Amino acid sequence: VEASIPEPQRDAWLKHSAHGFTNKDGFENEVVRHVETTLARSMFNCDESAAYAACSLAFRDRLILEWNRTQQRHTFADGKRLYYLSLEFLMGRALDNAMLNIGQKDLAKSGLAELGFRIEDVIEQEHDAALGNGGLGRLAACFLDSLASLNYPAWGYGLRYRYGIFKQEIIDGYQVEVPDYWLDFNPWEFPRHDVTVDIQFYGNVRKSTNEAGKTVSNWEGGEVVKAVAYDVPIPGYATPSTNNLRLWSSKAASGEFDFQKFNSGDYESSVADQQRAETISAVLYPNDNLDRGKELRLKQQYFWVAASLYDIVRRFKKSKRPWKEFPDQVAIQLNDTHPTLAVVELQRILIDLEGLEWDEAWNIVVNTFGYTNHTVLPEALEKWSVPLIQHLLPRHLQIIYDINLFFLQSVERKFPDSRDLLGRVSIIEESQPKMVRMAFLAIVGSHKVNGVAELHSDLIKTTIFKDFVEIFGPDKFTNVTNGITPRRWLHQANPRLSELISSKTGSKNFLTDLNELNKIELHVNDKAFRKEWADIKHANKVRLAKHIKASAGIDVDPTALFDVQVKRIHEYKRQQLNIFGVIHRYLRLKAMSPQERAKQQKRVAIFGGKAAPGYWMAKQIIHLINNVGSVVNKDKDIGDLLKVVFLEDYNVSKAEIIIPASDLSEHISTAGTEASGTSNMKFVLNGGLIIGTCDGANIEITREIGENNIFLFGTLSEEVEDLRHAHTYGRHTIDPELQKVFAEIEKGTFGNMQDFAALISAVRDHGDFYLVSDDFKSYLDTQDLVDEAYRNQEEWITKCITSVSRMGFFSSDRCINEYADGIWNIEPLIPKGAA
Ligand code: Z57
Repeated sequence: VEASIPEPQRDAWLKHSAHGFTNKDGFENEVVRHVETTLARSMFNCDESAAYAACSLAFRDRLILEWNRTQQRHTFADGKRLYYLSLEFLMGRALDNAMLNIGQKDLAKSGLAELGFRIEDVIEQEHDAALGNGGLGRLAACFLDSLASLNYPAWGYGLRYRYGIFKQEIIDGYQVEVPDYWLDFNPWEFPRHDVTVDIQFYGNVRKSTNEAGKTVSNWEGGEVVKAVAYDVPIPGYATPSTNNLRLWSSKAASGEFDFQKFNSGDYESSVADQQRAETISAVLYPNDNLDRGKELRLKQQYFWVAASLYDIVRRFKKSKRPWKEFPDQVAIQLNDTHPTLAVVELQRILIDLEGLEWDEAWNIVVNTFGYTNHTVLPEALEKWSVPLIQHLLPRHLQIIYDINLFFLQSVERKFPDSRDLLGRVSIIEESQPKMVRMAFLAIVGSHKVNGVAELHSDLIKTTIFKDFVEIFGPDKFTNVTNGITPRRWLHQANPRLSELISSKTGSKNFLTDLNELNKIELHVNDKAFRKEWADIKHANKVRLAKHIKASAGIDVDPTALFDVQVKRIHEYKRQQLNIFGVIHRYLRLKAMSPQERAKQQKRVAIFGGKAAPGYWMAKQIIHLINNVGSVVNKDKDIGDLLKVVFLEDYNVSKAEIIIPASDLSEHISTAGTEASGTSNMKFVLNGGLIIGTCDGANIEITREIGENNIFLFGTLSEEVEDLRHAHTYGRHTIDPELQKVFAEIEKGTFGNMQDFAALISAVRDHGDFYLVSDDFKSYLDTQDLVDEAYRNQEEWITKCITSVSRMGFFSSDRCINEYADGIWNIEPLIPKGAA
């Protein structure tokens, strides 16, 4: 359909084209206009939530104008685009970010003040967009920020969950999950009711012969669900480029409900059909690093992948180019294996719907996709049962079998008579039932495979994907170390530190070129600079202390060392090691004379993070932390020497308060288990130090900042296998200090010991898979070194400033440029007016 306005009328359009506000007066005009018209309120009926709504609408109007121009520019340039497919985008709040990226926060602050509002209170009104679990989802959000800021033509594709990650409440020390309904008022999305795709499920495959005498497969029957696009504008920092995040929402193909059924009296089944359709995008699966293999999850994956590919292919077909040019126009990145069906779907589109030959189609597919692996944990590697795929996606299963056949044939040609190699690398696992190994399918269907930190990329090449390195050669496998956006994680979360840094680097350029941070190292001995640095950290700690008081009711001393571990609760991340260490500290303090006690370093142990609702052990860990807190925090002998806090409902906006207030953060996973970690980067960037294992990005952080500026401990990844073996065969004794901790828990000091028996026996009786006992002593010793180092505040501040100055490498801008050059082969499209 041709929808362009004819030439003669275009002048009128240009004359009346919207421009958005350009100054404070204009901003206030827009806010009041939105209050009085869009919201149908007035100055006598305008609370903070109305101010938030009106302010957001004013900024949204500006974004959407830039968004339109950016999309026109990309279409006109007709170059290659990147599509980032992720089941999770953990965006957090949008308003503060939009104001800062557009560079109008100061204007909004004074405008809102004139209208009677404090900007901080207005920002606080916004509900987090929490469409993700943890690291993987937040990484996708940082990538979107960098892609837009670097002017890359790129889209994100995801699902518009009606419920994001659950809200966590702590009741009597236990986690309770509450649904996160976040769409009541969301000014940041634009429903595109005209952009819909019909998605097919179930049915069967019929073979027929076409006019040319060729056998073709027809996928017929089954059920159809409609995908509706919702677009979220993604503003770049200091550039007019505004990219798009397209989220799909499911609804019944017949509209509201099936009118035929409805009119014939079959109300119930017509409403049931509607509800079944809407269920697909209803809720985010709350598991981090765990695959549970549920049918609805597979439906989500296909629904999202099929809608996105339809959209991408539709856009390509408009260009009327030959199919072989598809990979010159389109790069698709698979964020983990969750979107791997896209490989199969594109092959299906090309051979079944567009009539290409298998080999020609497969070439296009492989050159289009890249696959990022985020974990080596076996329980997180996706497998789908063959019968389930057969039932839900019968044609796709046939194509998967063909992909596997041709792949195994090529392996056999290259490595004749290595029978067990074929079994090891087969995309189909010969189990009962048979399973499709999604990571293998993703590798075979992509031209590049990357890990997310150096150690992790080495590990996947030498362990889980070793055979594939032999088969495809080493060049297919690469590393792209993760990064974080300095806009949200420094400028937005820590405005005073950002200001102080710019006063020394001479500009805000470090926010777009993070290596500029190294300029502050020249000022490490500048008295006034150091004083301001310390004041900022203190102020951030005072702010967190207020939050702790308000949310947990605990008084903490802001001069104490704040020791923070905030991340998803998982045995491999070892919050249990941390809390056992806290108990040890408590017992040691209790055993001291008052005089000796008075010499000890004050500490606040701060925990936060969600446990997957079905992860019983993780819930026990939360319970133990809370029970330890309720004993320690009211112990008169201890006072301010030790406080233990569990912060409820850790999320992106809380991270923005917690991270800038940390002195020490814990990244203490069993070596080899944390693929990268990204909060480690955020903490150091905000002037905190790390206690951590030689794992994931900790290793590269050490390389960058220097080993004197980080507290490393514990066994190395090369040693893990042997140590586990020693546990299994009883050649291991539990550290005596850890035994004392266990004895105290078993005495009932922290409540009914029955509740914590499993945490203890996992270490003592069941092989200590995460090597808590092996690392305990070295952890305690290193914590003592931390106390000693913190006592020398001058040296501590030197470490912090030096570390921050050397963190440039960890910008997600560097990371995105590496993907763009090494994997996507895309170029920025720089608009006039980009800084
Ligand atoms: C997730 O958050 C990560 C990996 C996964 O396989 C899944 Br599922 C969820 C995390 C890793 O655990 C982190 O180490 C890593 O920093 C992050 O992904 C981003 O790469």
